[in-house]
Amino acid sequence: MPSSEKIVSQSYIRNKTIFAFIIFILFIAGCIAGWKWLQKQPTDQGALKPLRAGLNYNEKIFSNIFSNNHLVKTYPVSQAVPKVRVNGDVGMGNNFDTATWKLQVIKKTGDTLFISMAQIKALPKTDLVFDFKCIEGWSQVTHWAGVKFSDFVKHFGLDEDVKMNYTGLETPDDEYYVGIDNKSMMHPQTILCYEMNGAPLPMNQGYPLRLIIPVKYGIKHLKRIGTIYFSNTRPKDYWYERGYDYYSGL
Ligand SMILES: Nc1nc2c(c(=O)[nH]1)N[C@H]1C(S)=C(S)[C@@H](COP(=O)(O)O)O[C@H]1N2
Ligand SMILES: [Mo]
Repeated sequence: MPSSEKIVSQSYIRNKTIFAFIIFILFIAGCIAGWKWLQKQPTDQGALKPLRAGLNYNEKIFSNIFSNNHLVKTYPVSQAVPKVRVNGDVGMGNNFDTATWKLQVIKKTGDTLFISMAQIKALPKTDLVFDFKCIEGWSQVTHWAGVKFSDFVKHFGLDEDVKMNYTGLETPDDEYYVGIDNKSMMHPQTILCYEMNGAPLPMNQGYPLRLIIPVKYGIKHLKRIGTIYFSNTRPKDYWYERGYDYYSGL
């Protein structure tokens, strides 16, 4: 018999068992009380306050370790799916005139630029094949092309504007809108996109211009951009108002 073994009584084991069981009951009661307390908390933009605080805290951590040198994984064009899922049609109504569309960029100074598709297509084109991830739980390897937002900024003299904390993007009818931190906007894989699978964007996927931002979940990839503006405070955000994470980073 190894010397470390010791003989214990039945009552010792019974007391230990009872003690462990009481701890277990207290733990369960604590969980239930915690859950009830959580449900009674006020909400902040559709999310319970303590949960919203958790999301905001995550944003602090992840925006600090965010780096333009960390690229999202890309794939060969051959791996892109031919039939791309269509998801979300807020702000995609029929009351939209493609013929008169121009991208509006509201500068920090208050001046507005009106930019045509031809001006955008004249800039260097970047292709991108990546795994598009929706917060609903699906993902798809898809092929997009357009101009890097950072190239766009340089070309149109928006360097001072992107020194502000956020960019806001809206559909022409202002029904769908997102706000994105400028570190993510200036990431080298963020593009103002006008092509999918080598052809102009289909209407329901954001023709003539949409955002593709692989460092974010799908909710931030606004289709049919009407207006872009800049702000030091968080621009309004459609899904944020409905309880989702503002940062929505990947
Ligand atoms: N204008 C607009 N853009 C949008 C949405 C929307 O409802 N309206 N949905 C978002 C969501 S939740 C996802 S997952 C992607 C889907 O892009 P897709 O339809 O090209 O797959 O678009 C995003 N952009
Ligand atoms: Mo999504």
